[in-house]
Amino acid sequence: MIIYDVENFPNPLRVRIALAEKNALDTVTFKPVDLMNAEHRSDAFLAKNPFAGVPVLELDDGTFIAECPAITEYIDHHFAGPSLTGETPKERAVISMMQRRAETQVLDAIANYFHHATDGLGPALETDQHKEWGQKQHTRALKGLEYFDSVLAKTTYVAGDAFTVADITLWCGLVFGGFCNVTIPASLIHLQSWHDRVAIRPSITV
Ligand SMILES: N[C@@H](CCC(=O)N[C@@H](CS)C(=O)NCC(=O)O)C(=O)O
Repeated sequence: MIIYDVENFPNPLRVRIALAEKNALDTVTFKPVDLMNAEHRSDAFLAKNPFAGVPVLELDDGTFIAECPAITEYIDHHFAGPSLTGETPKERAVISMMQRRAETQVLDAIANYFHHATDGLGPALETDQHKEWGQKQHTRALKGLEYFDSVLAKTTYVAGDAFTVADITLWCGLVFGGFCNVTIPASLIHLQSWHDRVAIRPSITV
């Protein structure tokens, strides 16, 4: 199993945390992609993921799997250990819903703000910016954080009592926030408590 990624970038981190939760980081070969020099836009990389994003998982049979929810689902089913995507139909649906909300309302909103309303990855890579729209994504992200604060007022983790891919996505959204000064507002005490709980998990500290 090979993972093409950039260490410490927010989306690749989703996969690395899932692997760490499964105690499987050592079973995977990581191949760094030189994203800052646009390797992810080369023909060779586009053959792996036509949407030019990392991470990408390559299975032993040569299948390429992109998109973090798909990759983390594969990891969850392939490796033993506590489920990150749920067991029962209800658990699976709730986790999937919350994961998607963490992705659209926080992680993607912050990513869009970063790429469109800030210098992002620099002028060589940010060739199609829409600043006004990007700025609106900042507002959207803050509303997303408020939503998760209200959720975490009632539950230990984003999708209930167990740590799941929904937590991983929200965590990595906040990591992305660290790239562009989007932080947890002081009033969101439930989100902050969740953050402090998650921060000490072994999978986060590796
Ligand atoms: N929806 C994709 C997002 C992947 C993504 O955007 N990754 C970033 C790195 S965190 C990337 O490759 N960016 C390339 C670019 O902005 O040109 C997923 O879930 O994997």
